[in-house]
Order: sequence, then structure tokens, then C-alpha cells
Amino acid sequence: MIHSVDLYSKNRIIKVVNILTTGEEMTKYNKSEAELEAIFQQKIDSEQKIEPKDWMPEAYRKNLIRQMSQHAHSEIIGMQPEGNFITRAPSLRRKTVLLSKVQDEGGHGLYLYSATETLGIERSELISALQSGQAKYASIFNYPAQTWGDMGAIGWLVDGAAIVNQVSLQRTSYGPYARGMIRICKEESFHQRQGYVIMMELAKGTPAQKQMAQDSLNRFYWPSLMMFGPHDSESAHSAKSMKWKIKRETNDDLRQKFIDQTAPQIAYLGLEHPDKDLVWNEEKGQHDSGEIDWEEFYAVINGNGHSNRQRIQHHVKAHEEGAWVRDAMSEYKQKKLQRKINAETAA
Ligand code: BYC
Repeated sequence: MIHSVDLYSKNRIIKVVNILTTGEEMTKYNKSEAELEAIFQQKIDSEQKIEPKDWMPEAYRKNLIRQMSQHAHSEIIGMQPEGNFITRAPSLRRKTVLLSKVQDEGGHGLYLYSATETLGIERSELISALQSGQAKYASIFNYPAQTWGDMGAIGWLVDGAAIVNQVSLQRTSYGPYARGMIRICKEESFHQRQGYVIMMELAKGTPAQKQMAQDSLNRFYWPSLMMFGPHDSESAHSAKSMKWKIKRETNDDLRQKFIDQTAPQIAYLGLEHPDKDLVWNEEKGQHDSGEIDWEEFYAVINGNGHSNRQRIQHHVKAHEEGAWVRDAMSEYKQKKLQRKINAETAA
């Protein structure tokens, strides 16, 4: 009976509804799987959004769950390096700005987990996959934040790289993901701006402050380029994701945009560019740049970066310490439902 379902079994009902819809469509239109797939692709090609109850190929659903949940994990794990600096911010104003930025990241994670749940998976399964190392999160968060300058570099470069990617994801084919991205991008723009302001203050400050800004830029520049993923030729998911319009631009194209937008920002700060091979290519109308250290990238995404273990341990600890909140919420929900059932029975 619907009255007695909790949040998780409610998701199971959504799953059942999806299956029924599929069955209904097949019977209603007398369509084979291949025909339904052709209709689905046609919808995508004509820029219509796919919504949770629409028919979708299983591989599309799985690929979306993979990307969206990893995106959610990145937002949540990404709270750690900056969260660590809230108590060390140099002024009350900086503390409040950083605090609200970190809270925003938590909010982004929650929108994305909710959007992923519309695909018929439980949040607890997603969290288990993160904690067991089965699901990835953005490589950048396995680098330690060491100085206040890193708060500038993270806001400017990490949120900056995320925006370049997420602006294109506002047009992703799955409705709940696309709508989530619109709000997230607005908030990320403020994040990027606050990071750049920190860098401007340091770069125009004392020689020691300028050196701090340079050091943060040097450490975060290359890992920010890695956020866009492997070269297109090495990217396992790109071809399918581009066909299904889950991704609207390729890893290399987005990375190039970020390189081009960042070069004048570095020059404005009066800092040295960390890529000594960077040159403007007049013919292409873009920069040519040096090669990323791919060995480092693969080591980090496979669990061997500087902070991988620490990030997951911290997540597990926070999750366990928060168990009482989840228990209290489900008890309260149960109580409310029981009250409703009693009132209905009495009426
Ligand atoms: N780090 O076939 P590929 C933020 C994995 S957070 C780790 O190209 P895809 C913020 C990839 O998952 C915003 N893993 O994959 C928060 C795949 O492994 P699996 C984060 C990476 O999915 C707090 C394998 O390598 N943004 O803004 O087509 C504070 C092969 O790659 C990475 C998003 O998550 C990486 N950098 O393309 C501050 C954006 N790159 O799954 C800021 C959403 C690749 O087969 N995600 N891998 O085990 C995407 O746009 C895409 O998933 C990617 C990768 C471009 C990242």
C-alpha cells in the first residue's frame, strides 16, 4: 500500500512506473526495442529533452547514472579542500564568503543526487559506490589545499574549469540534469569571481603574497586542465555520450576553451604562465599548449593521488556521524504517515 512506503521504496515505485511505461509504449505502439530506440534518437536529434518517465535505452540510463553520480560526488568531496580553510580565512568577510561557497557545493551535490535518483537508483547505492572506490569523483580534489592562495586558485581555476564544462551541460539531453545545471552555473560564476578576487588581492599585494599566488597557480593549473578528462582519442564514453547529447562538446574542445580564457586572466594578474610551451596560434585562433602529465592523471583517478584515501576516510566518518539525522528523518516520516493513516481510518 502506498501509505507505508518510505523514501527508498518510493523510488522503487518510480522504477516500476518506468518499466510499465516501457511496456505500455511497446504494446500501445506495437514497437520493437529497435523502433523505440529510433524514436528516442530522433527526439534527441531534434533537441527534445528526455524526461524520467520516457522510454530510454538501458545503456543511456546507465551512462547518465555514472556521469551524474560522479558529478554529484565531485561536488560533495570538493567541499573538503575549501572546508578546511573556513577557520583559517584571513577576515570575517572572507570567512562568510568561503562558508557560503562551500555550502553551495553541498547544495549542488544534493540537486545532482536527486536528479540521479529520477533514473531509478537509490542514493544509498550511489554513496556506497563512492565509498568503495567503484565510482570516481573529479581528480582535482585529490590535491591538497595548502595556503590561502589555494582558495583563490580553486575558486578561479577549478570552478572556472567546471563552468566551462557545465555551461555546455545546460544543453544536455536529460531534462533533470540540464535544469540542475542552469542553477549550478549561476552559483559557480560567483564562486569563480570570489576566487579571482582573492588572486587579484594577492597578486597586487606584497612580494610574499604575490609569490603565494604564483605558487598556487603553479600547483593548480595543470590539475585543472585534467578536469576535462583524457584526450578525445582516449575517452571511453565520449562517442556514445556525444551521440546521445549527454555531452555537448568533447573533452579536448572544452579544455581548449579553458586554456584560451585563462591565458589573459593570468597575464592580467601579472603572474607567470605555468605552461612554458603556450603560444598563440594565429592561424587556428587559439593557443597551442604543452602536454599534460597523463601518468599523473591516471594515477590520481585510479586512487593514488596525494589525498584520495584521506578524502574517502573523511566522507565515511562524516556519513557515519550523520546516521542519526537520517534515522530521525525516517522515524519522523513514519510517524507522520502513521498519523495520516490513523486519521483516514477514523474518518
Ligand atoms: N577526474 O570517457 P571519459 C565542482 C574518468 S565539481 C576523475 O572521457 P566522460 C566543484 C571518467 O569518469 C564539478 N575521473 O569520461 C566542486 C571515466 O571513468 P569511468 C565536476 C575522470 O564521463 C567543489 C574515465 O575517466 N564536474 O565544480 O565521458 C568545489 C574515462 O573518461 C576525470 C563534473 O563532474 C577526472 N577529471 O568524461 C569546487 C562534470 N576525467 O566512469 C568546484 C560532469 C575522466 O568509466 N562530468 N575521468 O570509471 C563530465 O563532464 C564528464 O564525466 C568528464 C569525463 C568530462 C569529467
